[in-house]
Amino acid sequence: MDTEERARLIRAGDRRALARAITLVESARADHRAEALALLDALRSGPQALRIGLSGTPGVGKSTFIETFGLMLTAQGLKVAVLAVDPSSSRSGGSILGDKTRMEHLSRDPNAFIRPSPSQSQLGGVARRTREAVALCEAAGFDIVLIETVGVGQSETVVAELSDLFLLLLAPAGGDELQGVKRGIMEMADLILVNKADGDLKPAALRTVADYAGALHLLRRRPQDPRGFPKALPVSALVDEGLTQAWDEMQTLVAWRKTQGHWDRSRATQARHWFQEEVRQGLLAALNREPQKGLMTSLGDRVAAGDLTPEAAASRMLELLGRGR
Ligand SMILES: Nc1nc2c(ncn2[C@@H]2O[C@H](COP(=O)(O)OP(=O)(O)OP(=O)(O)O)[C@@H](O)[C@H]2O)c(=O)[nH]1
Ligand SMILES: [Mg+2]
Repeated sequence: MDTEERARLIRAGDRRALARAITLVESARADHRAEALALLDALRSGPQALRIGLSGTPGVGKSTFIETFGLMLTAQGLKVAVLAVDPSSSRSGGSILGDKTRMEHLSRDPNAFIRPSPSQSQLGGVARRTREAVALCEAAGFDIVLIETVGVGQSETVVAELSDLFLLLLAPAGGDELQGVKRGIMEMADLILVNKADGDLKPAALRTVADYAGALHLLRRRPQDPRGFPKALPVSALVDEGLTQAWDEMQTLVAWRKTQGHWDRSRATQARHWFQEEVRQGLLAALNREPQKGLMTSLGDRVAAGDLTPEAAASRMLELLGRGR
């Protein structure tokens, strides 16, 4: 099938074409890569989705949240795609796949599309595939693309760079556990949702919300936020409480950012970031191909033997790379 036909099917909302295209961008084969680039180019400047990044530690309720929140959105007539960035190779091969049971209703909803995470241990590679999958889902006309990641540090940064809104899902905690969330992660959050605010856990959840509201207040005000944001809110994904309010807050924030120009600016900055990242990854990949790989070894041997300084050897190597070798 040629690129034009693939692009046409995806734009028309053909699920199988979308799924196949995601498989295509996940492939490492050079000919697939060329096809993927052509396809992404053909789909450029299509409709925009609202990309929502969602991060949280294992067991906090991400899957349950996506199920409940996703169903709330599809009930409003919105089309929802769910993707995952899963940096840990041990979980590869299907954290979401296993999760489909937890997203039982959403996975059967005709207005939802759930894609298992690609299995690759290298975060850079996963990020690229996910970003391209997001672009494909946008082209396919999804209104919302949810991008899930397990909170393990680096992956939140990747997801934040992929999304228009970044949600941090937390569990109710005892007071001093506030320290557990790294400042850098908190600074990325647009909404902190304290999940499991139900039953016996409700009082603790409300205390946690108050703690984080206080902590957010102390952070430096970001230009992309109207007064009052970022916010901390209690939710229960299990009994479906607080999700409507959370969605209202998301829409308020998005509307403000759009009118103030932050939305477009952020998309442009992200595009630039991914371009630079792609070049960096390409250079690293080039070092692992011949003849560069062999040169790295032979120059390294000479450095180790004391024949060349590390600086001189590096300079020679970079010169060769610059000449496109
Ligand atoms: N009480 C209560 N339990 C919840 C809520 N949301 C999720 N849980 C429970 O918490 C456990 C973990 O939920 P998951 O949705 O699988 O959590 P997750 O973040 O996807 O976990 P991983 O996929 O392992 O990272 C399950 O037993 C859920 O039923 C909630 O709002 N309230
Ligand atoms: Mg899960």
